[in-house]
Amino acid sequence: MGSLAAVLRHPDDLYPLLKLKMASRQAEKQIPPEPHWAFCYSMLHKVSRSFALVIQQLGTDLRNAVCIFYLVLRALDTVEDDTSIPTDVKVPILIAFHRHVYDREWHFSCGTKEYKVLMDQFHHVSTAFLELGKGYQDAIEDITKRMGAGMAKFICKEVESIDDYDEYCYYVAGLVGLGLSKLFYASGTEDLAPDSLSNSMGLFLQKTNIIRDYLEDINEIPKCRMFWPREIWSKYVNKLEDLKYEENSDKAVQCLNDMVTNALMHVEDCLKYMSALRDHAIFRFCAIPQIMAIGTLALCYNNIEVFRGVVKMRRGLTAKVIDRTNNMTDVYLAFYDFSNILKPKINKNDPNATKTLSRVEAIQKACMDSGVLNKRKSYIIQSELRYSSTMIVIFFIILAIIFSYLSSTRASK
Ligand code: D61
Ligand code: MG
Repeated sequence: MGSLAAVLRHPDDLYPLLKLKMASRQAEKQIPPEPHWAFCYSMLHKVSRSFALVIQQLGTDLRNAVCIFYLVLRALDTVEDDTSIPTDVKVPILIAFHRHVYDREWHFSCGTKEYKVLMDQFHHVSTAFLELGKGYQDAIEDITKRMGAGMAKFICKEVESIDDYDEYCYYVAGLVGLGLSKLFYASGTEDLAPDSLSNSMGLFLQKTNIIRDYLEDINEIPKCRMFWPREIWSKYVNKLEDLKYEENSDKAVQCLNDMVTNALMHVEDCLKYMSALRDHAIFRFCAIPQIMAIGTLALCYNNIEVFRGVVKMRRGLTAKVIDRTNNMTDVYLAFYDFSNILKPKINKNDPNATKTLSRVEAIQKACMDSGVLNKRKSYIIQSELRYSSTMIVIFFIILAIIFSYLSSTRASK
């Protein structure tokens, strides 16, 4: 749970944090009895910090499909990310992975920690996959095939241009968006979303990850793979790793801001995608990660800490997002508020200041044009800025305790 200091500073985090804690306890208790499904759900909780909780809230059929979709792609990504596998071994596995999911005998040991367990016991995932409906199986197979081929293409290729960057992100995350839209459609509750909007949903999440994880990725041993496109960083430094050195701080932050501005291009598509969803559980499943992403970008923008350590949203703020995201009004409010946090951080001397500002204003206009913003004051952020009613209540409780303590000691004398 969030640290005590953080809770004291943000006392109205407490209720959402407790609620989140109870929800994840509940989710862990609801592990199905069949051993292969038990494996899949306990694995999901271990490998996905953020997605497990939102997946868990979907209806049974769709939840099983999304859980397997996640694990199959996480396994594929484990192969992609394991730099100790020689290229001539790795590429054929990536390309044939969509066939391996049908084969209960197949496994390939790689990765570390919980990822290694997933790989070693992959037969449980295959077994569960084979129990899914045909519509779900076909969608998962199709996306796995296309993602594997795309990953194979980029094993020997650097991310040079912004087009390469968009193409790589399409393979590893845009396709997840396309696949999820197909699964939602196959579940019978949603229309089939246009591919370009589904792609944007993935790109926005993936680019946020790539920005936030700069330091973690560059410090990876033995050999790291980097996904910041040369076309962007070469405007600021000669080598990508130069961004982390203190003497390049100004350039680093400008480069970071360029990357954030690039990611913000996808926001309007994402808002359009979410506004078309009908099912409440699917809506929350999609909207929570998106709000986390805009929150993370607002936090990272113009923030040198991205090059020094981990920049992450406070756990209590995450809990609030999970607690308070229920409809499109909440989404518009969140995007509006987080853009408002980013906006005053734009420095007029930043080479992309005008571009960033016009991006932020376009996002705010999209939120305004929805016509819901004036109805309710605020979503998350206002409570960030003022002393909350919870704080006042806690103050009086403490006062009461001190008072009763003093009066009881006086009485005993
Ligand atoms: C709605 C809701 C969730 C969505 C969505 C639309 C559209 C796309 C996505 C989720 C995918 C976003 C991926 C962002 C996180 N990036 C990664 O995990 C990277 O790996 C990419 C390849 C495997 C993708 C597996 C995946 C991820 C999320 C899912 C899912 C499958 C299935 C269902 C729901 C969500 C990244 O991983 C390492 C890291 O971030 O630490 C990498 O290797 O680049
Ligand atoms: Mg990867």
